[in-house]
This record gives sequence, structure tokens and C-alpha cells, in this order.
Amino acid sequence: MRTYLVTGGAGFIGSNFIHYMFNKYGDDIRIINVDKLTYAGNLENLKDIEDRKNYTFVRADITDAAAIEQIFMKNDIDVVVHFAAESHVDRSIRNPEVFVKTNVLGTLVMLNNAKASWEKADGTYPEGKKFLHVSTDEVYGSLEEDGGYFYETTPYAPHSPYSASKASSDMLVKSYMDTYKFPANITNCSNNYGPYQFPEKLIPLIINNALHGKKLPVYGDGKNVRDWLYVMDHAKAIDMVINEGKLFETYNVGGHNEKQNIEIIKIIIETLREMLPDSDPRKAAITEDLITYVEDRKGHDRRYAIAPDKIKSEIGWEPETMFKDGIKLTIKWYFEHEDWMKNVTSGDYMNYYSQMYSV
Ligand code: NAD
Ligand code: TDX
Repeated sequence: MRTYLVTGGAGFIGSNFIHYMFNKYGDDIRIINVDKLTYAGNLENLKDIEDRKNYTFVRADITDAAAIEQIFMKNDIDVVVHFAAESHVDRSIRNPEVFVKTNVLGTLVMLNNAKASWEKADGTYPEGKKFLHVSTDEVYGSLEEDGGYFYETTPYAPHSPYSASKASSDMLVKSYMDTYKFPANITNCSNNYGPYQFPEKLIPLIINNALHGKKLPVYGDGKNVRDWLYVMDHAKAIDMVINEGKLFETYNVGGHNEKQNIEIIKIIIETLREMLPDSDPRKAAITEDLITYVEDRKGHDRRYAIAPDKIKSEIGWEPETMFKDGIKLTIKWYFEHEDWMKNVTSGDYMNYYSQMYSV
């Protein structure tokens, strides 16, 4: 039975990945989820699987080398799936230090412990061990509006403290592969959307604000482009790279689904209006009048777009969820989980929210 050590499994993509894996493999795998439970980590995301006998949660900080060493000593880990990170660009602009600590130092701690646990006396590694480092397309910088894609060979050019910290973590993984022949893969994925995403990110923030009749903040001219992928398609890509990815390779993950931010906001308004019955008092307030142009993000990357050719040709991965279906599933999920939203938007998060938007 393969044992996966998932870091950051209580966050958005990590919790969707754990659901994906138990749905697919049932009792044939074991998952240990290590998460510090920052503001972005929420055990409610995993309520339906927390009693499984093949699932264990450990609350620990990935920068705590002793705690991570204990996990490797107590368990025979086959695969590390490394999601844990500070993930929000706007927060990184306000407070870069924690991004360097978690994303760079935390990755180093994970690499060192996996290496110490797996490396044989002759410097080789047993068959089947793999470190899957989950990264982002933001490491490649920004594209022109009218052309070009990010390939695995595109030079790194991060602009925000977040993307600089992710680029640094990728470089560390690459250095371990080159120096120690450490068995790893890196995936660089485009923007994800779907259930359990924290409402500091564009899509859940807009859904939540619209449902509460609040303004919908658009940075700059609203024409920045992101390449959106349904989170379960990302989970599937990670599973496929673990199983079929060639060691030491990087794979870009994305579905050729580029949209301007303003288009996304208008789609959300339209979809919410379709979903709400006329009798619901919120419906009348959800109009494009809520859209409010606000100050642009500092250093705002103009366009991201992934070329997924390599993962498609080498591994056979392709996204399954069309944006028009995925966005409906997502809006419906938030609509049906208002308690989840209420819980995560209380306390500290609200302070941050008012500082950030003053709305
Ligand atoms: P998230 O912010 O929703 O979740 C991050 C998780 O990591 C949380 O559960 C948090 O508690 C945990 N964490 C943070 N610091 C930790 C620490 N020091 N020790 C242990 N756990 C800690 O993030 P997400 O959107 O799910 O992103 C997951 C990963 O995927 C990140 O590495 C991110 O860079 C990458 N990624 C995200 C996207 C996206 O669109 N969200 C796209 C591509 C890549
Ligand atoms: O209120 C907003 N208004 C707005 O116009 C917010 C929160 C965002 N935006 C814009 C900024 C971006 O152009 O929407 C776009 C998407 O913003 P985010 O949801 O913050 O995502 P982004 O900055 O693109 O980064 C995301 O994708 C790559 C994730 O947060 C990263 O973790 C991932 O690596």
C-alpha cells in the first residue's frame, strides 16, 4: 500500500486532491496530511474523510525540521505531495517574510527530510519514491496581451514576492534533482478554481460579495488575463505525474482557458442571476452596477497562459471540465455552503479584508 505525505492538505487544492485520491483509490492508499492550519487551512474541508482508517492528520509547520523528521521516522513515506505554501499574491506584497519562510525554507525542510529518509548508502533512491512539488505558472512572469505561452523551457521571471518565493522553491527542487539525483517532479499550474477556495481569491470573493450585495472590486482596467483550470483537473494531473511523470521533469498544467478578470466577474453575475429564483430578495441587487474599479495591484502581471503540450503528449493528461460547467459547479457549491463561507470570513480574515478593500 502506497503512503502519501501531503503537505498543506487542509487548503484549497490540497483538500480537493485528498478527496480526489480517496475517491479514486479508496482503501488502497494511505494519506498523511501535514498542515499548520494557517488562516487558509480549514479542517472542515476534510470532514467527510477525517474518520477514514487510512487517513491521518498531523498539525505541524513545515519549517519545523524536528516535527517533519518525526513524521518521516514514524512512517514509510513513498510519495510527498508538497502543496503547503503561502499562496496569495496581495498578502505577499504586504508581508513578504512569511512567504520566504514557508515557501522557501519550508520546501528545503521537506526536501532534506525526504532525502535523509529515502537515500541509500550508495546515494541512490529506492524505486517508487517521489517528491512532487506543486508550483505555479506565476514563476514565468507575465506575457504580452496578444501572444505567447508559458512552456517548461520559458525562463523564470517572477515579479511578486509570492512568485519569487515559489520560483526559489522550484530552484531548490531542481538543485536537489541535479546535485543528488533526488527523485522529484515539478508541476507548474495555472489559476485554479472550484470548491473550498478561500474567498480572498478572485472567484470566491466575487461570488461571496455578490451574494451579500457588496461591491465587486476589479483591479486596474479589469483586462488582466488568467488561464483558469477546474481544481479536480489539477488533482488528476498531479496523480498522473506521480504515476507516469519521468523523474527530474517539469510539467506545465493548464487548459487553454484564458479569460479577462472582467469577463469572469460578468459570468459570475449572470450565473448567479440564473440560479436565484425571482422570489429571492438578493437577486435584484446582483447586477453589473456592483462592479467597482479599484487601484491596481502593484506589479500586476498582465497575462498568464500555459502551453500544456508536454503533459498531454507524454502523459496523456487533458482537462475534463469545460469552464462553462466548472464555474456553474463552483457557484452552486458556494451557494449551498454558506455556513462554510460564514466561518472562514469571520475574525482575522475580516480585519484583513477591510484593510485591503475598505469597502
Ligand atoms: P491555500 O492557501 O488554499 O492552502 C495552503 C495550505 O498550506 C493551507 O492549508 C495552510 O494552512 C498550509 N500552510 C501554510 N503554511 C504552512 C506551513 N508553514 N506549514 C504547514 N502548512 C502550511 O493554497 P492553494 O491555493 O491550495 O495552493 C496550494 C499550492 O498550489 C501552493 O503551493 C500554491 O503555490 C500552488 N498553486 C496554487 C494555484 C491556485 O490557483 N490556487 C495555482 C498553481 C499552484
Ligand atoms: O479582488 C480582486 N480583484 C481583482 O481584480 C482580486 C482578489 C483579484 N483580482 C485580480 C488579480 C488577478 O489578475 O484577479 C486576478 C486573479 O487574482 P487572484 O485570485 O488573487 O489570483 P492570482 O494573483 O492570479 O494568483 C493565483 O493563481 C496562481 C493564486 O492565488 C496563486 O496561488 C497561484 O499560484
